[in-house]
Amino acid sequence: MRRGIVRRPAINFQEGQTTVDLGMPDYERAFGQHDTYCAALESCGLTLTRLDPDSNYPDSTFVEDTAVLIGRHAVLARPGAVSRIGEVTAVKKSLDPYFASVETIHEPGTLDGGDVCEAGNHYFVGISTRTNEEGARQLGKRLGLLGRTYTLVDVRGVSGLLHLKSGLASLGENRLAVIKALAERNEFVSYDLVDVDAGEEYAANCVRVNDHLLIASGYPRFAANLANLGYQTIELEMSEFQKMDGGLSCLSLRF
Ligand code: CIR
Repeated sequence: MRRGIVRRPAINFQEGQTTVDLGMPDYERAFGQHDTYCAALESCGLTLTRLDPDSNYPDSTFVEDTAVLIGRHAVLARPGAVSRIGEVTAVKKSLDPYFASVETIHEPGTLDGGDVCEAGNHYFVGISTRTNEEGARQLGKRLGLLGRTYTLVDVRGVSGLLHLKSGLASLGENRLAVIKALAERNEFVSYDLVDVDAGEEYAANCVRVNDHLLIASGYPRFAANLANLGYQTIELEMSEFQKMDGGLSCLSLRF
């Protein structure tokens, strides 16, 4: 992994979508947390493309939702929230120079990148309030053509889960971090699971970047589990993004 795409929060970041009731984000603090996040990606060896903030799209800092990266190929998402569909345009421009193909999800398909969890050659695709079956089908077809396999994971019945990756992360080495509400799913039986305890669910959205694992700070049991397994973790303050339903992974596209 050598590159990342990030986008600073727009000044009206707090006008984005959210389902949680954690109060208004403080945007100065959000900028600070975003800067620290970017520095962490750089310290893991990534060179960053920094997109300009765009106040037409208050959720546009969550760039991961706008594309799925499959090796040297990209698929532009079609976000399930109408207010986010236009975010894809700027991201496409930033991907074009680096990818052999840039395809797209078409209407009536909807798909958010936050519903797509890559685990080596296998992908888990969440069906959620943002990603519909048609969007997943279109992505699945592309995955198949590119020699990847996938399984669908319906998360619509899991309360508090915006996207699949709000409760699932690939840690590498055939290992997944998973919240209890998903841990019994058949889709994950062939993996080693690192359980995320009740009360620490937000921590499940973590990101492996080369030799490091970026995790949200404030979740000591999960952090201790990972340390015991030998991961080198970097803890990041995510409070202002959490208020807007966003996790660590959604703040970047990495390839
Ligand atoms: C939204 O509701 O779309 C944003 N406020 C948060 C998106 C977070 N993205 C993610 O978890 N992949």
